[in-house]
Amino acid sequence: MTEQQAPNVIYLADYQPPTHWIDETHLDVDIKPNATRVTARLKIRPNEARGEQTLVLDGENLDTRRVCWNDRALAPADYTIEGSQLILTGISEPGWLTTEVVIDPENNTALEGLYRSRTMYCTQCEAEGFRKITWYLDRPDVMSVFTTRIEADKTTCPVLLSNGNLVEAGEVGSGRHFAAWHDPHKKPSYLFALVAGELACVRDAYTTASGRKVAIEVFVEPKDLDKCDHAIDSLKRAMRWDETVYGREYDLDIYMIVAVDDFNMGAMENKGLNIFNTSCVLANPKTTTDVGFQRVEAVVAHEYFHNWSGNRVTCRDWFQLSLKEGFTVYRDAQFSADMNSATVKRIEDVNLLRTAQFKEDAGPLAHPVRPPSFIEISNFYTLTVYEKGAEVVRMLATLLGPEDFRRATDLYFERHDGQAVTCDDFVQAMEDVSGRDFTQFKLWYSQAGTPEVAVAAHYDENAQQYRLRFSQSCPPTPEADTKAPFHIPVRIALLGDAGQLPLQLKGHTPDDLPADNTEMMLELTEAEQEFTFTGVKEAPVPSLLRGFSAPVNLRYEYTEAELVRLLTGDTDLFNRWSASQELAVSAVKGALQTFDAEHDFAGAITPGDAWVAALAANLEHPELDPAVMAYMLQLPSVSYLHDRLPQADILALHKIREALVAALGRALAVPLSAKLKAYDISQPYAVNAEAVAQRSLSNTALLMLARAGDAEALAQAVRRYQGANNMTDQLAALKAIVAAHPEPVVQAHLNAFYAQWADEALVVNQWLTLQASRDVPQALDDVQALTEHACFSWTNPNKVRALVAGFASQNPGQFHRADGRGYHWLADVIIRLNQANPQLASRLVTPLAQWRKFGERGALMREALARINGQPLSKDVYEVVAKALA
Ligand code: B3K
Ligand code: ZN
Repeated sequence: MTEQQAPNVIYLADYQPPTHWIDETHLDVDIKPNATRVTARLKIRPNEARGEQTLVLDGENLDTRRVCWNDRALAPADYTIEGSQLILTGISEPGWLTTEVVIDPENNTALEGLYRSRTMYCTQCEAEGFRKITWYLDRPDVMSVFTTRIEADKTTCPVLLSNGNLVEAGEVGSGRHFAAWHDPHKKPSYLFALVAGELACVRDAYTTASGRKVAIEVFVEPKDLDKCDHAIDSLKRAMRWDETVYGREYDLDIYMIVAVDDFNMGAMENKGLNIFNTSCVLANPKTTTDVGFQRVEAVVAHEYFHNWSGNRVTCRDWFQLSLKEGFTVYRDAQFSADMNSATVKRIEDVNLLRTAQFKEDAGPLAHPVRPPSFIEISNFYTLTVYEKGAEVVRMLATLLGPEDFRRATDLYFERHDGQAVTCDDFVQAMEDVSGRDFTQFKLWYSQAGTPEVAVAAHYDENAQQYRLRFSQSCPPTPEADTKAPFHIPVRIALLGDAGQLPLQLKGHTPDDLPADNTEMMLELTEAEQEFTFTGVKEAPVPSLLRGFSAPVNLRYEYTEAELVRLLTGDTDLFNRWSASQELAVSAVKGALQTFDAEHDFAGAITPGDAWVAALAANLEHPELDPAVMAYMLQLPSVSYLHDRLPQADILALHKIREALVAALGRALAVPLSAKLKAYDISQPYAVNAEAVAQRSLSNTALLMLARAGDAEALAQAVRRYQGANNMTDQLAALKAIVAAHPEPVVQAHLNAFYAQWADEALVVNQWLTLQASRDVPQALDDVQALTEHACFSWTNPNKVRALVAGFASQNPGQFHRADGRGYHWLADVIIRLNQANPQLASRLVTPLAQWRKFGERGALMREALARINGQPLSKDVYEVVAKALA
C-alpha cells in the first residue's frame, strides 16, 4: 500500500458521544440468494448534549434503494452517500428513518456482516460488521431495542432465528415463511444476530436461582447432533456458577447457540443467540480430545458470562474492549479453575501469557490494554486486550481480596446496568468499595510492555534478617519510551528446611499480619523497594510471585539447588512448575555453550542429575496432581526459549530442545514407563479432572519415551493407536508414532487416520496441523500439497489456521528454514487472503512481525513483509504490516 492510501487512524482522545440516539430498531430481512433486502426502520432522537443536526450513518457494501424520513421518501438531493457514510442534515427533532438496501451474503467471504456458511446464513457483527447489513450508528454506545422480522424460503431455511423472544411466525405463500423476534433489552448493534438455514436442534432447560425457566436450544447441522451434550452441560454449569459466584442470573426466556463451520474466531456472545465456531461447541469423546472438551466448556462459559460483562454493561467505545474481554476472560478462568484443577488452569494461562502475550508486548505490535488509537479495531482482539486484560482484573481481585472484589463487581453491575461504560468506570467501582486509590494501578491500562521485576536477596545470619530488594523497569514500546512504575502485587513465601517460615515484616507489628503468616502479598509501587523480614532463623529460598500474582518478568538469580528445592518442596504448585521451566531454560542455556550446528547434538546433552532426581521425586509423589506433573515434564516452547535467550539462533534452540526431550525421556525411563503401564487404555472414557489428568500424564510419558527411542513405548504407541476408545488417546498415540517411527509407518498411520475421520471436519483439522508441524525436510512441500487436498478450503478459517498457522507457529524447525521459503510461502498466503478475508489474513502476519529478533534470518522475514506491503492492502493487513516494518 502506498503512503497516500494510508487509512485513517482513530484516536481515543477524539471520542465524542453520538449526535443521535436510536431508541428502537425494526429490521425486516428478506433473504433471497445473492439479493437479500434489508429494510431498517429506526426511531431516531437527537442527543441534546451534542445539539448536532447532521446525522451520519455507517454503511459498507450496501446497495441503497430507498431512504425515508418520517415515511416520506427522500429525493437523492436530500441525502448524501459518501463512501461508507450516509449523511442527512436537519435532523433536529425525533423521527423515523427508514432505509432499504440490498446485500449479497453469498459473496461475503470476509465472514463479517451477514454471510453464508454451508447450510445456513449467519451474522458476525462485532466489532463493526452491522454496517454491512444496514445503515446504522454502528458504535457500542448507541443502544437500541431490536425487533427483527426474517423472511426466507421454507425448504432451504426452515429455521429462522434472531435475538430475544420469538413473537410471531407463519407462512407468507410461494413457499416462503417468516419469523419475528423481539429483544426487550437495549443493546448495541454489535450484539445483533440472525441465523437462517437448515439446522437440527437439541433442546434442554434451566431454572434460574429465582425460578425463571430458561429454554436452552443448540442448533447444529444434523450430522452433528451427537456432539451437543457437553456444551449444554457446560452452559448449565456456567449459569449456576455465575449465580453463586457473582450473583448474576440470566435474563431472557431462551438461550440459543448455533454452530457454524466458517467463522473467523471462537464464538460470539450475541444477546440470547450465541454463534459459535463448530470447534468451540461440538464435542464427542470419539472425535474430541480432552483439550477440546475443556475448550468447549471454557468458551461456552465465556460467551455466557458476557451476558453481564459485555451485554448488560457494555463498552462505551472500542478502546474499552478489555472492559468486557479482560473481565470475562478472568471470569471464565475462575470458572474453569473451579470446575477442574485450579493449578493446571493457572499453568496453562501463564504459559500462554509468558510465551505469546509477552512476545506481543515486546514487539512492534505492542499496545496498552486500552489502546490509544487504531486503524482497524479487528486487529485489537489481541492477547494483550484479552489475557493481559484478565491479569489486570486478577490483580485488582488480589489487591481487594474476595469479599471486597465481590462487593465491587456488584456495585459495577448495578451502577452501570444498561449502560456503555469505560475501564475507568470499572476501576472506580473497585475504588469506591475499598476506599483505595488506584490512580497508579490504572497505568496497567495505559502503558504497554511487560514490566521487569529484578529481585536481590540478602540474608544476615547474625541479625536473623532477610532482605528482598525489588527493582522494576519497563522496556520502551511503540507508544512510549519511558514508563512510570507500576503498582504490582507480589505474593511471596520463604522456604526453610522444614517448610515455609513465618513472615514478620520489619516495621509491622504481628497484629498487622494474617493468622497464617507464611505467605504475604507485597505491593510494589516504586522503581526500587526493599522489604526486610525479621526473626528469620535460616537462609531461606524465596518463593516469589506465587501463582503468578502479576504479569511481569521476574528476574532472580536462583541457583540450580534453589530451583530444585522449589521444584520438590514449594507448596505453591504453580511455582513448582515455574521452577521446572527455569531449570529447563538453564539446561538449554548450558547446552548452547557447546552447541555446534554442524554436528549431531543429540548424544551430547544430559539434563542435570538434580533436576532429573527432582522430577523423578515428583513422579513418585502419591498426591501430586498428574496433570501438573505432565506440565512439569513439558519443556518450554522454542518461542519462549528464544525470548529468554534472545542471542541464540532459533534453529539451535529448536535442536537443543528436541535433544533435551529425548535425553529427559531416557533419564526418566523407569518412572515414566511405570506411568505408562499404570494407565489402561480400555477403561471407559470420562471427562473429569482426574481422568483427564491421568491421560495427560500417561500420554506425555508415551511421547517422551517414544522420542527417547524406548522400544516398549514405540510398540505401545501402535497398540494404543489401534485400541484407543477416545480421540485423546488415539491422537496422542498418532503423535508419538509420527514423532518417532520410520517414515513408512508414519505415512501408513496418517493415511489410516484420514480414512477413518474424513467426514469429521474438526478431526481433519487436527490431522492437517499434525502434518504441518512435523519437523521433516519435506514439511513445507507437504503443507503446500495439502492445500490441494480434497479436505482443504481457503474459505474456511479453521482449515487455513490448522495448516498455515500450524506450520508457521508450531513448526519452528521448518518455518525458519535457512532458505526463507517458509516466510515466502506465508507471505503468499497472506497476499492471497488479504482481500477475501482481511481478518484472517491479518492474524497470519504475527509470526513475521518479530523479524527484528531473528538476526540474519530476520532480513528474509522482513523481505516477506515488504513484499506484502507492496500490494494493495485491506486496512487490517495494512495496519499490522506497517507497524511491523516501522
Ligand atoms: N466478542 C467476540 C470476539 C469478536 C471478535 C470480532 N473480530 C468473542 C469473545 O471474545 O467472546
Ligand atoms: Zn469475549
